[in-house]
Amino acid sequence: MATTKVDPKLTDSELKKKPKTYQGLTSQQLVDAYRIMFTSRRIDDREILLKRQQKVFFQISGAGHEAVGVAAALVLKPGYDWFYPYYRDRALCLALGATPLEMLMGAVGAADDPSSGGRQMPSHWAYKRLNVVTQSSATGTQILHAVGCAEAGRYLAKHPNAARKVEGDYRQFKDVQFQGDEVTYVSLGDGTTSEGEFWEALNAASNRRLPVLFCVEDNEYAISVPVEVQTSGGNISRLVSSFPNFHFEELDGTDPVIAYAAFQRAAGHCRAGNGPAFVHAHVIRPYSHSLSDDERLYRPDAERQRDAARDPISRLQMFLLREGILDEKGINKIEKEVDEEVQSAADRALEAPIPQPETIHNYVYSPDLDPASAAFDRPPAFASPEATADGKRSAASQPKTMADLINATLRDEMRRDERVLIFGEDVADASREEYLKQKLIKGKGGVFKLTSGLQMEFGADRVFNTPIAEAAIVGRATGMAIRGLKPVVEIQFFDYIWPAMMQLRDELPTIRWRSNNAFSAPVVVRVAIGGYLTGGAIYHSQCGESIFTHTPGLRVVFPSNSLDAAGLLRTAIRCDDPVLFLEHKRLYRETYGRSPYPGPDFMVPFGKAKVVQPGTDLTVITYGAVVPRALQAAQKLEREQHVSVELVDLRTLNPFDWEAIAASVKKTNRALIAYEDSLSWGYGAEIAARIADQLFHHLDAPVKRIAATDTFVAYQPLLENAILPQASDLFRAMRELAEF
Ligand SMILES: Cc1ncc(C[n+]2csc(CCOP(=O)(O)OP(=O)(O)O)c2C)c(N)n1
Ligand SMILES: [Mg+2]
Repeated sequence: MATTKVDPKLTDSELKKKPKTYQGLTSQQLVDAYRIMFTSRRIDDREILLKRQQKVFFQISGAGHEAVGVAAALVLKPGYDWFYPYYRDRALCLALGATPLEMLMGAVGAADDPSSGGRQMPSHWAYKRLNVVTQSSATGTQILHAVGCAEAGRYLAKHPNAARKVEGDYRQFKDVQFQGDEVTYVSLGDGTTSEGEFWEALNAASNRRLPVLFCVEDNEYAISVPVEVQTSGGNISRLVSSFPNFHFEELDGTDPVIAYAAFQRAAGHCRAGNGPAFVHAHVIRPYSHSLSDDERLYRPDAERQRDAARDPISRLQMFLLREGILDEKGINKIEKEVDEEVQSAADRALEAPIPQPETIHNYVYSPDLDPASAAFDRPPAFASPEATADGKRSAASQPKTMADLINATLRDEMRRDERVLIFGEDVADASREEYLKQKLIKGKGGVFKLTSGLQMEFGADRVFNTPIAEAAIVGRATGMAIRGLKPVVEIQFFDYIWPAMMQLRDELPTIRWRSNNAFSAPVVVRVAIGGYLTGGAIYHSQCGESIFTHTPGLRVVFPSNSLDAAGLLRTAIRCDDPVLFLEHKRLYRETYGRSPYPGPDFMVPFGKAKVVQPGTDLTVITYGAVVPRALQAAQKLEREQHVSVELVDLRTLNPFDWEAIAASVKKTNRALIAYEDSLSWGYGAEIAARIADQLFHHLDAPVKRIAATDTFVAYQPLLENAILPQASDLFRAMRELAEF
């Protein structure tokens, strides 16, 4: 244990009067720390017992990590600072104010478990009142959220008006709070430092000098894999030590006094605005990885005994006795009280009601705001098309491309709502702002120029470039949205969305459901998608939307023309759910589907298809860049063979407009689903299955699909033509179906 520094200016008699402290911790604080650490261990022991009795269903212990957690909580402030703890942080959460009952309710999966209402494993902490944010089981994803959380705090401090509650959109449903000197704590294990997202987070926090306090709890193992296999050289502190703007601490994390002093220095650095801090705490893991693991299979007794000698509970107990802070009776009294409290909490948790099965559908999406509702149905207000004095039509009434109207919608929403931020690769006009200010350059504003001019109007703290790190783009956005901001981020090409897949599958869409509506992250992710580019080849032509429509909790939008793109993007930004907004690159500047600017309030609700062309002989269900191709084919078929095709543009893929599909198929009795992605397991498979299932008696022909070949998209234009569905393929498929 560390000893206190004595102030040399005090006289002997003053010294005697002044109570002794330990790095500033009083005896009482140490006694309280002991009580919490012991409580944490006892909850683990109780859960292990309950697991053996099959009354709880999983157990992850915080054993060996108690001292570092308690020390962090002594320095940081619940409900003021922000916390992204990982599963070993039981003592931290207790010290912040979570109760044993709350934790045991999580273990039994009770309806009133505040972390998840019985939806997540135990030890996946979330306590809204304490600013302890929901976490998943994926190791490392939380680190980028913490970075975004810190960015949000700083943004809000600079734009306090953005925090205001506004009725009528997503802002109505979240209380936004921030503190000028807040710190975001995030913890992780030694093994988790191997994840790329850890490095993306360090880079962003360092570069932007964010007040993130990273705490690596190094127990030298990741399940059975020792630290020297995870970390080159075996010590993460050595590897990260050259990141600028950081404060670094490496310490014995089984000693709460040492850890407290380290956290004081680290948090001080963050609060002062100097940048992030990195606390590397060496701890132990006496209870194996989890109850499903037996560490004796891979750790010899001698090594385990070495660890046991550093057990933080017995070390603090010895310290309290040695310093005369508590005697044996005092220790026994605390332990007895804790045992009684944990026993009674366990009894109460076991009696707590479990969630009703019919609640499973709650909170997949916002219960407050339905983007398919009439509130999101606002007509366009086109500028008057009358000729101006010089005989020309006004600029606003000229037909605009999809690129123009997406840009205009982003601009409108940024003007209307100060919480909207835009970031991604190349989205800024220029990161070196002085070039813009000196008017030396025009600025870029996106590889497709969709965000052009936005940085110039709204400034670099609202529109900025990021590193090429897609997981970080989505992960940081998620952290910001949890705080109440509305990030509208860009993934430059759908082909490069995959580094963000963990964030897009395991995080963003799960946050509301897994936290039982305590947290939400309504981010908009804009993505340039699709082929028909001539030369786009395999890595600039991909579709793959069904991978995301297969993810509950994520809205998926895929407009085919500029007017829909504007109306749907506005709905995406104002709604309360995460949205994947797919923009077909080929449609950005297409002549097809241009529209005059529809005004700053035009909205198209989700889940409402558009009948592009009414017909009676067969239904074609499609979306995106296949819409104009299908229209061309349908018109030809009408002209040449008098077949009347009803063309349905879905516009949004989740939710999708089943009523419109059903109404059309009931009328025509024939259905063709056309999509650009490769055929098998694609989006059309689900639609075809539903039609077969629910409209069987209305069908006069088999349900047909037409899509890309089950290959990738090739570069050579002849091959690309053969791979992607062309108007001629659509024509043939429609004719065959009509003739069946
Ligand atoms: C992304 C991901 N990969 C694998 C796992 C399975 N897993 C759970 S915990 C764990 C080890 C983590 O080790 P470490 O970061 O050192 O934390 P510790 O459990 O030792 O405290 C692994 C591999 C996971 N949950 N998430
Ligand atoms: Mg570990």
